[in-house]
Amino acid sequence: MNKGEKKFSRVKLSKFLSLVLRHKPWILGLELDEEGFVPIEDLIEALKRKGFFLDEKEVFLLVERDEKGRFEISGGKIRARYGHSIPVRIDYPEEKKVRVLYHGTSPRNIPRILKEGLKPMNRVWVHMSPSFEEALRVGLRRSKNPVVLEIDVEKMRKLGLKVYRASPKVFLSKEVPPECIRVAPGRGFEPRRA
Ligand code: HQG
Repeated sequence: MNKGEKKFSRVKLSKFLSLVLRHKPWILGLELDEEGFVPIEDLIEALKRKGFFLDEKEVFLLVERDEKGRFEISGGKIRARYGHSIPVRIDYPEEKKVRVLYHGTSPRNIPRILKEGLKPMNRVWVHMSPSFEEALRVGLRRSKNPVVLEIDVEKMRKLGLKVYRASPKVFLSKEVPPECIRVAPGRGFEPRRA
């Protein structure tokens, strides 16, 4: 490494790229195209201007090894697969098989969620997990004692709501109405309905 050259750890780089590609591309002087992509070359140049040196191979490895499928590379460009607060058009095929999904959250959100459903809040999509365990992991980001909700995806479809698979561990929808949500049964949390 040359003098003055800064290196990211893999987790830090993933977090920083998530910030840039989901929320704030302008902090690197970048702009997302309408599908959320930026040219990898531009990203590498922009990082270099900030003193962070990264080559294309390192970017590929990061994307390849990411355990949640956070990023996608296509035609020399990179984008985040989910998590955006910037509205981008991502044409995922509709997920038509999955019947149940999960969502992990903090106990303090439960009364409102059971009343009005899941909303995207500060993001473009509501995010859901394929398993109880994965949802628990998501919920642990917010609370030591997260609650896992079970989502009736079949019922969502009957109501005309679509679900998309952004990665093997993340599913998306515009909203989840309260009648499709219940606290995952038998897992030790019985909230009062608001
Ligand atoms: C809650 C991370 C009150 C919702 C994660 C959540 C995920 C409501 C919070 C991905 C509500 C939003 C996304 C309502 C939703 N009333 N609270 N009506 N509707 N909420 O971070 O799903 O590691 O935007 O329950 O692991 O926690 O960054 O969403 O607690 O996969 O790749 O509002 O981001 O992935 O929080 O997380 P977030 P999320 P990465």
